[in-house]
Amino acid sequence: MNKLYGKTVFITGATKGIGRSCAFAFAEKGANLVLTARSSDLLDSLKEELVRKYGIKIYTQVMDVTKSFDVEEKVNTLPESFKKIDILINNAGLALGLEKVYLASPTEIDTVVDTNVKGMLYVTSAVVPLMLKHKTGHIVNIGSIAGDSSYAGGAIYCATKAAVKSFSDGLRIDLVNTNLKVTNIKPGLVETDFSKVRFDGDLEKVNSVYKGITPLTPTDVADVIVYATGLSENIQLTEITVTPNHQADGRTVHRKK
Ligand code: 8X3
Repeated sequence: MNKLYGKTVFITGATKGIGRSCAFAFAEKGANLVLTARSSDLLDSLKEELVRKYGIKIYTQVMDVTKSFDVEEKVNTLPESFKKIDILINNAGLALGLEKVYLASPTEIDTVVDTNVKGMLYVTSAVVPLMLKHKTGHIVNIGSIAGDSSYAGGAIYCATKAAVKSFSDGLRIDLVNTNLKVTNIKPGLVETDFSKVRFDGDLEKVNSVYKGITPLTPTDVADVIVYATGLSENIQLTEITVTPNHQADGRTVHRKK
């Protein structure tokens, strides 16, 4: 049986990359969606496409995860029919630059830490009480293999993804006496706008990241998330590392010549 049919899935950073692919993957399963992101235009066109293709119920919300008051207000004012959130996907996140850590500007540091860490904390803190009310829920945090071991030039991003792991583990402990589950998904190289954002559109640098390898697609990762959230009630996948075949860890990749 398809356990995801009719469930409500709340996705941050829903208009791009893994978030967008999750929207399609859960829609295909007949789940209803709360889609949040910063661009109302992208949210509108995504909603239109998903409703047309899958006929599901969708609520979109422009939301900046780095602003606690915005998150609280938007979650608390969800329409009643979207308030029983079954699955939260904390996807919004980014990296900026690949330089020695002391060269990053305070603005870059704030943007990455605020989005990847504080955003996840704010959204989780707002959504978990709703899940507890209904005595069910699954929080999926998008971590990274970058959180397992740091790589050159990635110290800030890697630190935020290590924080995703620590937070996921702590949250799981705090929820151990409830029905709620927590999963940390740790992708390796995935071809999304991630590198375009990281390198501020410098295509030469972007292409070098994926040179000689076949990266995962965001759909690959979404499929894993759908699997992890569609299991029986008693099965909790605490952590999943997912890499393309020729990536062993955050630093080790075999590139074809
Ligand atoms: C993205 C994976 O290896 O580019 O989180 O940091 S990596």
